[in-house]
Amino acid sequence: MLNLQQALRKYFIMGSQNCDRDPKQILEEAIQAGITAFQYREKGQGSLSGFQKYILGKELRNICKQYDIPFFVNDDVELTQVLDADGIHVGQDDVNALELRQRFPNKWIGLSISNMQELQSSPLDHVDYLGVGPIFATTTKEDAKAAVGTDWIKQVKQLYPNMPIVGIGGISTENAASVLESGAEGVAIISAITKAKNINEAVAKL
Ligand code: 3NM
Repeated sequence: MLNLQQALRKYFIMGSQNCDRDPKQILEEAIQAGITAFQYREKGQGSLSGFQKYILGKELRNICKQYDIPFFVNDDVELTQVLDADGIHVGQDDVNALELRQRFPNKWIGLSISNMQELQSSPLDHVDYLGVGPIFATTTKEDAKAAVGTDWIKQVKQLYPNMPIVGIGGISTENAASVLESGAEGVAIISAITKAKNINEAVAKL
């Protein structure tokens, strides 16, 4: 399997609420097109919960296993455990990273960071990578904060040169290069893939 730095390069995130056709098919197309990691994020309006969330998660997890693609779960400790995910991603208001590290000593832990205050108050020693954003304006996340721009990536990298970073929020085939040029290991994307007319072409451009 890919190492973490490689896995972050084209990090595809989605849940059923982001898909207007079968999520399994979208994931498989995205993997065949070259994504390097997947995060199951069942969150927001129209998202699944309970058993249905588990069933889709299991199916998507199996697809990732079949192709040897790292599988992350967004903000769900139990699901991370039962699906034996490779990692978990949490936001500032979710489970504390220190608690996560104690529960999952051998899984990758990602944390979202949107500003300096969050950066300085987070237990970075227990985190494997940071999701920084939203870099550009996004309509995909209902409660997204104000766009921070690519300079934010440069600032975080300057302070924590060894911490792997993935940019997130409003990243498209047109602006992905600027995220990488600012020092991020990769780009995390939802709509640039789920809404692409041609997933193969979109992932190639990213
Ligand atoms: N987290 P799209 S922005 C899930 O800023 C998520 O932490 C964000 O979707 C953050 O690629 C975001 O369609 C949505 O803009 C990303």
